[in-house]
Amino acid sequence: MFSISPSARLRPSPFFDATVAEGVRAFTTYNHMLMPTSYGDPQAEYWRLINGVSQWDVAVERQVQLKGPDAAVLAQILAPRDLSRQKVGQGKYVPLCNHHGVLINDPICLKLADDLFWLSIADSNIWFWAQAIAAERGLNVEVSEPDVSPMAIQGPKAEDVVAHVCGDFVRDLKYFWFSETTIGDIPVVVQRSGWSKQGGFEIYLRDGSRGTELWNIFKEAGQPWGIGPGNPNWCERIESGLVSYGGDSDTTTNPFEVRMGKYVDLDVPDDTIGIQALRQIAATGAKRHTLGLVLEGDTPIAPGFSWNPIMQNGRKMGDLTNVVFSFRLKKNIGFALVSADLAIGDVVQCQIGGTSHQGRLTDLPFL
Ligand code: THG
Repeated sequence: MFSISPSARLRPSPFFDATVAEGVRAFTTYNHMLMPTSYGDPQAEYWRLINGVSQWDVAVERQVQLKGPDAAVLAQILAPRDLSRQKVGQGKYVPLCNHHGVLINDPICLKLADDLFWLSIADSNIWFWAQAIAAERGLNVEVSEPDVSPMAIQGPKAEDVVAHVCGDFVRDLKYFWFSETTIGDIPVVVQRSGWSKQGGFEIYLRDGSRGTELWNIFKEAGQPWGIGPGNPNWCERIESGLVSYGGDSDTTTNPFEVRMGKYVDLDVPDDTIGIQALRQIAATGAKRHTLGLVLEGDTPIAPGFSWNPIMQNGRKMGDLTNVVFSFRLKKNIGFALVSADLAIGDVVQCQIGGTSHQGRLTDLPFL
């Protein structure tokens, strides 16, 4: 075994001590932080998310704050999705693209006030990007990172737990809408969101010194519903068709190729970054698309975290960007980022760890 050396560049999550107390067994890195990826019992953690309620340290979803008179202008320059009708208290899932229309992040954009936004980012550095764009465009906006750390409560029983802690008002929150509130005297934002399709909320802690306290409030309140620790679940998210930026995309992928076309609005202002390129791609059609792949056989193969080539008639047609044994489908499944010439129903071959597997392309989500 080896360990990870501490460094000033590796930012601790406010929930780190709580996850250690829960028996965390593995971490991954994300946005220069550690995110728990296992508490040692993948099956139990999966079924707790599907049938019960699961508590996640997702402080790695760091916030890029845009504040000032031009905050809304900057948000719209960064995001090729129409934000003009976004209300205070509403979140929107937005692709961020570079000038070539390549996806560079897929945050949730929270509008806290007319002049205050948070981009709750995936794993790439958007602070530099947003700061540079703001300066180059001469905007009156401050780009910074606030003291904010999300914790997720996910699963069919999450609403009961969060309502028990925060009050019944959370039951009325629509998807991605949020409310600023306090739990005791701990300042938080509560949003109906989270990287699973099992329902749930994210509690954005606004005082990093109180992570253990907040964790334990939910841990105790959730006991009647059997709450336990978990993390963004590799199996559930593949079954549910949730895209992982940087995992299912690479340095050439545009939003249309990864099923994010419905979050692109081609009529945003012309100064939105990447919109020229996206209009072009939309006009000619993307060269690739993402489908599901169901492999033949029901023997579990090891979860895959790197791309594997997808072949048809001996020609490479794309890549399998992830693979997992689905506990509900009892099949090995994954996302196929393949040529737009391939369609649902096509039979393809995929080389995984030295073995060739046959499979059939399907629609997403799997479940
Ligand atoms: N929570 C918060 N911030 C985040 C994530 C999160 N930042 C990084 C990363 N995760 C962002 N990625 C996603 C991807 C998908 C969804 C949420 C965050 C999601 N998608 C639904 C879907 O695809 O069906 C619904 C999208 C919609 O219809 O608008 O929920 O998890 N705070």
